[in-house]
Amino acid sequence: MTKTALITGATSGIGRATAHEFAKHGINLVLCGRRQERLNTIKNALSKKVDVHTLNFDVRDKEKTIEAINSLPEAFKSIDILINNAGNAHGLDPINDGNLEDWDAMMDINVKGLLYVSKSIMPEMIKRKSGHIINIGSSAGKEVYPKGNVYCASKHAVLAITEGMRMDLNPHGIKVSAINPGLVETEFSKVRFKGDAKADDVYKGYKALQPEDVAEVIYFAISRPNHVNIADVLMFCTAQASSTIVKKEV
Ligand code: NDP
Ligand code: 8X3
Repeated sequence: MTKTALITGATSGIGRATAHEFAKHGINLVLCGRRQERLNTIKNALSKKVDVHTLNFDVRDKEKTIEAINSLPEAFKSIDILINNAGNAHGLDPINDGNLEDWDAMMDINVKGLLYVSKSIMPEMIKRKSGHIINIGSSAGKEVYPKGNVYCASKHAVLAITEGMRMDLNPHGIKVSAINPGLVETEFSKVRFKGDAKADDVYKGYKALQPEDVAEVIYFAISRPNHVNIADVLMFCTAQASSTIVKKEV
């Protein structure tokens, strides 16, 4: 039977690559993000392969998030796969110099946004006694690095929530997984550095993971047989050994 996936943060990077990967495999899509023009472009491209619906909302807005998901047309209401991907780092500062708005953004989007979206989707999955929730964590959820403080905290929270979800949704037959990449070349650093040119340096001198690499692993996780759950994946590019060790050509 054809499955439906809802992907948050589908307008860029890992979320957009996952939308393309899923469409290749015939999975119908609900694509979410704030940039409607981009959602339209992706919808136009992927509608040739699968059914696509777009939802425009900011995951920080609890009411709008719930309203948007409740507004799904009948054909898209049964979400089999939820990819909680929307998120970013905002800033890279010692904690004593941290910007309060950056802190709010990271906790509100990466942690609370993920909760609001999940809260809207879980009841249907529970009713149907099936479903798969994939949370996009990070290597930053497994180790803290200097100046990563609040971003790392938000991703540690994502991993704690993932484990909690796996326990609490276990009686309902729902799979819960975390996919945790290291450095991936997306718009992530542009957002983190607010458009500053230093974002360009982050991926220089080595081959970072590409969003498509992560999308393939996400597809692998959601395409296992019913009895198999890929609970937690940590993936790096070959040049990266940890958050602070990256072999770069000079
Ligand atoms: P991008 O900046 O390329 O994509 C981020 C996506 O999140 C966009 O589609 C954006 O959509 C969406 N988003 C951001 N804020 C909001 C919001 N308030 N409401 C709704 N959607 C929002 O980054 P990545 O693809 O790299 O990041 C995706 C996920 O992967 C994040 O959770 C990130 O933490 C994680 N990650 C990234 C790594 C990396 O090195 N790039 C490594 C490990 C994890 P729009 O602006 O249209 O709303
Ligand atoms: C993104 C990877 O190392 O910039 O989660 O935190 S990192």
